[in-house]
Amino acid sequence: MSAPTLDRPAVDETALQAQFDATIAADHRVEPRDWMPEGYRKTLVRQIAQHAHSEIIGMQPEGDWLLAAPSLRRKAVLLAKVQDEAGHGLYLYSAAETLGADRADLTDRLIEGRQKYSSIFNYPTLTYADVGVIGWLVDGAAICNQVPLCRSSYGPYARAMIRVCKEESFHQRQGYELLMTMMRGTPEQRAMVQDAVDRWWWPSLMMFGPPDDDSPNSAQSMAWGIKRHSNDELRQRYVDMSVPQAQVLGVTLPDPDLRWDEESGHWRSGPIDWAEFKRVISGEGPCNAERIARRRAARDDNAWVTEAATAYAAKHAEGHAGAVA
Ligand code: FAQ
Repeated sequence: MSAPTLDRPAVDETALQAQFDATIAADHRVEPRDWMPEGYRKTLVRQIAQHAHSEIIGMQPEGDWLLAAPSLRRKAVLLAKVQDEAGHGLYLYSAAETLGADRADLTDRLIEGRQKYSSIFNYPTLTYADVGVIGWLVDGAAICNQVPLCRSSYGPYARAMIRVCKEESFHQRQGYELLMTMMRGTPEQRAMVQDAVDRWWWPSLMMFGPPDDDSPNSAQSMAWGIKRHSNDELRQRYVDMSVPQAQVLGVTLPDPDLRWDEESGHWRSGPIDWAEFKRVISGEGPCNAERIARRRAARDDNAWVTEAATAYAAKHAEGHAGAVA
């Protein structure tokens, strides 16, 4: 008789894959301790990290106006919104950590240009109307893209999205309310709103990613239930949602080809400048260098805080281990 072995039983990858496939097919959630294919894990880390970086970098364009807000009320609202974006980044980095990612490593990847963040945050905020337009159009696009992610197949990501979406909805309303106020103001204020809409409309359409026939990740991400809709589907939903809002606001969307298509029941927009999108995501947008430089400075200038917190946590863990022994 052979001696009993302490070796762990061989892992039956086929059975694990079948269990994973069944979870996805039944539309149940995959949780951190579940087995998952390496490609699924990598895709999630890529998307969640990009999303987290977008929230943190996304604090900068509006953060630039915190010291120049036109009233105490506007300043309090903007401060709350920018802080919310920091919170979103934290939930998302935590979700990435459940997949084995290291947060400091993700930050390094962002700063070194090895991971992306949303193209939209590489445009400047020239006037206070931009704060309103970011709330209306950028948070509006974020909601449109992220509400379906509340049903994403990975549990921690889906749950983080529920709270994020509730807060984004407040962000969108504050933006729209600010714009409504400006539109009831002077001709100069109305012109500022129109100018901001002219600059942000096309970049907000690009937030949804490349067209479906040029989106390498979509098919697999949709098969895994990470994404629930294609980039073009969500972009269309956003156009349909935004046109009536623009009409109520009294602004013109800067698209001469925009037209109502009776047959399909959709607003059809003109061609998007994908060359601009590619330039911006490859680092050549108007503010890419500035955004990353500020993020790098935040990491380097605050390294002492990280070191102190890490040393304190280690000391605390030692003390705890001693108490247990
Ligand atoms: N910008 O194959 P796909 C916010 C990249 S949060 C930059 O279609 P996928 C809140 C993509 O990563 C905004 N890169 O990729 C807020 C991929 O590159 P890779 C962020 C982009 O992942 C508001 C390549 O192109 N939201 O706004 C962009 O299936 C106000 C090929 O693309 C999220 O991250 C882009 N726009 O679909 C904060 C939502 N689009 O990685 C402050 C979660 C695509 O292979 C103020 N993410 N790329 O090198 C998603 O839903 C998806 O990742 C998509 C892209 C739809 C963005």
